[in-house]
Amino acid sequence: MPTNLPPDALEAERRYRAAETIEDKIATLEEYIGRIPKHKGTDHLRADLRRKLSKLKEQSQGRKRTAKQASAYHIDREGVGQVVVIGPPNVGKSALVAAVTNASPEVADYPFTTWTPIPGMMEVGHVQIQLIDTPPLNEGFVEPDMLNLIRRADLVLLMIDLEGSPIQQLEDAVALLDRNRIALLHLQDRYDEERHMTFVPMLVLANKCDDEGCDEDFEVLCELLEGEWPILPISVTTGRHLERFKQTVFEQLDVIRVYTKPPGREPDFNAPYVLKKGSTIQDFAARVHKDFAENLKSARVWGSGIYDGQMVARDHVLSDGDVVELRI
Ligand SMILES: Nc1nc2c(ncn2[C@@H]2O[C@H](COP(=O)(O)OP(=O)(O)OP(=O)(O)O)[C@@H](O)[C@H]2O)c(=O)[nH]1
Ligand SMILES: [Mg+2]
Repeated sequence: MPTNLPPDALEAERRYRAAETIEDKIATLEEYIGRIPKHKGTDHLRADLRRKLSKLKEQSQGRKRTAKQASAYHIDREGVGQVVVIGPPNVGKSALVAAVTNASPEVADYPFTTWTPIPGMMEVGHVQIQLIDTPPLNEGFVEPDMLNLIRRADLVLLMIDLEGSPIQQLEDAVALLDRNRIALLHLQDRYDEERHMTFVPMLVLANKCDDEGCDEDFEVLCELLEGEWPILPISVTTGRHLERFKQTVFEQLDVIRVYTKPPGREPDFNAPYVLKKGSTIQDFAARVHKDFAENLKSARVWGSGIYDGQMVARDHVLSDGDVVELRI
């Protein structure tokens, strides 16, 4: 029993140990965790207890489960893509989600703050992208549902701390994912098919790059990684490179924004249609209305520098930012 805890925490621990039903155990354990002072000396204890709490909750759900009940990690996709922020403890994952989305996960200067995933929406150029804050990757135990959330993601942001030991953090995270058969999409060629890996697009964020003072550290990091990883320096605190970060996330989702232009009127740039990269006029027409898809007579495109109202065929491939006038 830890003896350096305040009396109310010890009392809560005693009640937790005495609890007999799962529901009681959950309630008393939550209380116990809430009373443990948050500092480095209690990190492991808190991480351990949260693991126990998750297991108890799973057991309790398993009992109640009649139909299939969703876990906290089953988050419906919203917006144009689901982007999952992962990484070791205390690197700034929650701070990022709090800074660029409408969600407000707890941010604190000690590790293991977050213990349940929290989604929020980030706007980039009138497009909404879903960002999900997650609990830290933990050598000892990663919830299977968390791994599935990563496998399903349209993009994974692996955050490391430029002020910590970024290479070690990256290697540990990659090894942990590898043990769970998750790997980086652009390194797919290196893997043996028999390992049945799931490949996910990933972008590494080197956070806490607060000012020019860290640029050299970042360059060294890039050299050590030998250009193998898509990596971006950011600072959530000072906002450095956050706009570039948003643009990069948008680009990695492989979607384009296309605007309609009613004949003789200006397009509404606040309301893009979002399509997969490579979509054609025909795909766009089908998205706008099925009448357009079936009875399309002509289409004109403004955009990409070379199209200034030119007529194009149904199989014309659109680019991000194109304005299209459809006629039936
Ligand atoms: N200097 C600096 N500190 C940062 C930056 N981003 C976050 N922090 C600080 O880092 C600490 C951890 O931030 P969190 O967002 O709670 O980290 P986390 O990765 O969510 O941590 P866990 O939930 O424990 O996994 C807090 O004290 C933040 O204020 C940054 O860009 N620069
Ligand atoms: Mg957090």
